[in-house]
Amino acid sequence: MANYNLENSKDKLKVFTDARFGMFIHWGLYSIPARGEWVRSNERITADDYEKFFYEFNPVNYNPKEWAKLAKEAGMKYVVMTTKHHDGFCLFDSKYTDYKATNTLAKRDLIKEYVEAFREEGLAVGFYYSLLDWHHEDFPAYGDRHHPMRDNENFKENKGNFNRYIEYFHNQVEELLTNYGKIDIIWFDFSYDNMTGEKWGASKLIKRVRELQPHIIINNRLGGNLKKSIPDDYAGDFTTPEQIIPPEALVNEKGALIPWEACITLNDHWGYCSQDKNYKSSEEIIRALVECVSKNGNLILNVGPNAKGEIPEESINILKEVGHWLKQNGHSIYGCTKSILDKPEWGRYTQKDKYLYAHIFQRGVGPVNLRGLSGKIKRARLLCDGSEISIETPWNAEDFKKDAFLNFKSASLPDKKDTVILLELK
Ligand code: H79
Repeated sequence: MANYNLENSKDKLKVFTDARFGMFIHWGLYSIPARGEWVRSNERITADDYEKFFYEFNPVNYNPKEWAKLAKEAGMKYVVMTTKHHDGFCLFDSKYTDYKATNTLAKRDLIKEYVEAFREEGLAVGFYYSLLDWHHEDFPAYGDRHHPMRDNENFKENKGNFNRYIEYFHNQVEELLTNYGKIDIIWFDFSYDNMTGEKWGASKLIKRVRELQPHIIINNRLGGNLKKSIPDDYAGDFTTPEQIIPPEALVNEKGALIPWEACITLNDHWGYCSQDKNYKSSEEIIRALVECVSKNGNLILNVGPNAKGEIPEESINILKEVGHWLKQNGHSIYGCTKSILDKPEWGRYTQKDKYLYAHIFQRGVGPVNLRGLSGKIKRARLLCDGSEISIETPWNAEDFKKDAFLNFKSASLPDKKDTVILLELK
């Protein structure tokens, strides 16, 4: 029985890495000014001036069941929502603060409804929790480059007792992992400069988190280094490249693959930003997801609902298009990982055991080259409809005898976003 926990932790990680595609939700008081979740810091808004959003907050159209249906329709398998962002406002009912949704016009625990709605749709459920807290009196302001009051003369003297803040935040994490049933993921954000690891009481916290939720997956932003062959116990289970997809699969010192999840926004903000219409296309999102999987990573894609509790129309449309593609091509994403083959010229490979998926983003003139696969393919099928694609070695390809070639009858690809060919290997 000694290794039971290890096996267990491998299994729960496999559920996470098989899922591949999740929804991130950034929602809070900052949806009212609608200039992104960093608005208080970026614009040096005082606590008093920010307070008005607390009294105004009234998300009359908050219906997490609709959000959950959308996530499911988009092909997402898990979700992570802000329970508290850097502004310190809690969407959940916490007995350790009055700065919470229950005391706004919403008058209820918005996290409770969120958990129930997404569970109902069969998604794994996660909590985002901000280590930074611009509202708590014991969170240091002066000299902290991430605090809105960093260069305000009135805050030069930090009278706060940081240990009290640590106790507050540990207590809240305990509440979150006690009051809402089984929670699958906890997403801390973020360590910086010397504010890392034990500065957050990380070892103690992680021990408690794993006691309360033995199956939970923890991200890496309490600090610590997952690349070390024996990482710190608070280094978490996966790494979190933000607004970037790593150039290649991530490995530790021993060369073993490290689970990772790229977190990416649909426009250029996490929190709702009414002016920001710079949305990525569904094609870009589909290709980003494929790229992540081709490098052994997940993609968690963000939506920023507005003050009324509505996900922007543009986001809904993109997610539905991605979902349409996934319905036809999900076999090439879920449970798949990095291929043993190098990245091809025309797109990407993903792989699941003997099934190799060729994601063709662009093709040139003539048949599509499958480097090194001559004689190794049992059958090739268009994934979206199962139709046969013939494999050939052209009569004049004597210089490429080790390669196979996919022969499309038509010059154009059936799916411009990403045409997927299933290649069953012998
Ligand atoms: O919750 C989302 C972001 O608010 C949070 N992480 C994601 C998931 C995050 N944003 N930025 N950071 C973490 C790192 C800090 C970046 C900063 Fe800045 C650079 C802070 C100050 C300079 C961003 C850019 C905020 C102001 C300018």
